[in-house]
Amino acid sequence: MKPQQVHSTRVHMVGLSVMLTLMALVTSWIAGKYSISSAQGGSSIALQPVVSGFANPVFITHAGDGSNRLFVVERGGVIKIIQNGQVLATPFLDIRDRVKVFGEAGLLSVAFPPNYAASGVFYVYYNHIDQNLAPPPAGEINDGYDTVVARFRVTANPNVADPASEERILLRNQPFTNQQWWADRVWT
Ligand SMILES: [Ca+2]
Repeated sequence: MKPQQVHSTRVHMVGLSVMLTLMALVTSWIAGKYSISSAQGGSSIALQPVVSGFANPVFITHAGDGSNRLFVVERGGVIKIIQNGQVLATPFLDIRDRVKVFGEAGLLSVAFPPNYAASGVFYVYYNHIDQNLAPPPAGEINDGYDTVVARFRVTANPNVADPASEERILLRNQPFTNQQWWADRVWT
């Protein structure tokens, strides 16, 4: 066996050992009913389910408007509201008619600007069903579903946004159906 192969084998063995250790820790953690205690026994934290029943949730945030609502993004194209511990039956936003769910594509994020309470506008990031919405630049392939960052407006009902209010503010060709998360950097 060549030295490089020995080194590679050792690296893989170390990696496997680390992975098995992590799996054991995770299993132990789950068995502890989501609770973790410090080795000194002086403090502990615990996770407790609040609501459930979401389909492929990928992001959660608040609007910064003091309403104490949480907004959960479902990758299929829906944003739902958690209010007073309940998931509201009517989605905040439903744009399934234009969101492509494929690979890592879908409705992936929402952001509320600091003046949301006054402006009623917010921003979403999704992949569009039309691969030709943004033509590829020279030399770039066109296999992915194009990225849209769009502005929407809430209606007179603060718990329902208008899907027809969309204003696209950024279009980008997506060469691939994976690695869609670069737009997280747009938000920050
Ligand atoms: Ca494209």
